[in-house]
Amino acid sequence: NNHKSDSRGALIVLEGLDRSGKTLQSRKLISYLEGLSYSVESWRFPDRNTGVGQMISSYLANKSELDDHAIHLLFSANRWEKRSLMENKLRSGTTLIVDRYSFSGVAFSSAKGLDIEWCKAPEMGLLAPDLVLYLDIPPEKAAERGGYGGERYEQLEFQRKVARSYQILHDASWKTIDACLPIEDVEKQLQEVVLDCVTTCQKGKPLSQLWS
Ligand code: 2DT
Repeated sequence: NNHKSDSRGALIVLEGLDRSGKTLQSRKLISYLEGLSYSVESWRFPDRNTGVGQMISSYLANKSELDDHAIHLLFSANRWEKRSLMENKLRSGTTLIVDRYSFSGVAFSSAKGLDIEWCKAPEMGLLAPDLVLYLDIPPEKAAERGGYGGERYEQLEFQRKVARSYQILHDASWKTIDACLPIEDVEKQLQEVVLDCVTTCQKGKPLSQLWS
């Protein structure tokens, strides 16, 4: 029962506020798909392992200061430097579960007041996700969940602005899941839509590019 063949993998993105459960749920999705013998990898952005990623990491830890536009472009560059690997993986049949993507890029930078179209522009031509899963949680509820880690952006007032930016970006193709539900309920709902998406991609749905 090996599904890896000449069919492509799916690009599946999890988005949501800090503490919405993205990381936990992506881990669960990986084991679910592995259990069904799919070839699958866990990815996340920012990818802090590259040179660009280390600059981002230092900025997030408040160890360096950068102009809002400059850090926005670094986050985007961090996706561009992974683009060809991403495409190769997908074409070779591996499904990618990605914790944050361009939507985080636009939501966080536009929450600082940057123009939303300016924020979207450098993302053009990156691979478009086959599925965006939005883990929906009120900022106040998220803040109650064991506190934030102390990185830049992990403050209630800013998270409120990010939530508003996500609302603007949100389109009909996104799958919104109520992230306040018990973990197992969120997990079940995610499994269903993800399996459906993986199957559609296997059947030959073409890869496309942002923003379409
Ligand atoms: P985590 O590693 O805990 O998810 O935090 N961010 C992320 C941006 O501002 N722009 C981006 O393009 C991306 C991918 C969200 C990473 C923090 O960085 C923010 C939270």
